[in-house]
Amino acid sequence: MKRVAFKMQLHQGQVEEYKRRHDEIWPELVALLKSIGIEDYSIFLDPDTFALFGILKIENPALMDELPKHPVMQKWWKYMGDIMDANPDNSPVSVPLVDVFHLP
Ligand code: RM4
Repeated sequence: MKRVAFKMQLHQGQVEEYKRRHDEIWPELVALLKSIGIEDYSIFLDPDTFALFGILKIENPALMDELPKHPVMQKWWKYMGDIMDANPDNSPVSVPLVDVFHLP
């Protein structure tokens, strides 16, 4: 199982809204993420900078390359695009993070 971590950027003043939307995450999005083997997915917020840190486990990270093509993912990213930094295709601006320590 591989661990994948990445950084995204929330807009100032959108913490409650970001949390609310994720508390009500669409079942079809959960099903999609689980269908490619994503497990134990967390997103942490830095309240000083509004940076979001995602970390998840997946057996085959290459399967994540297919996510941007999926209509449910595209719909979610469009929905989220008003409260976080996004690319022209609505996907979140996402910076890969480097693994420097792990205590299993
Ligand atoms: C985030 C962002 C990510 C997605 C999670 C569920 O706000 O859109 O791409 O994997 O939600």
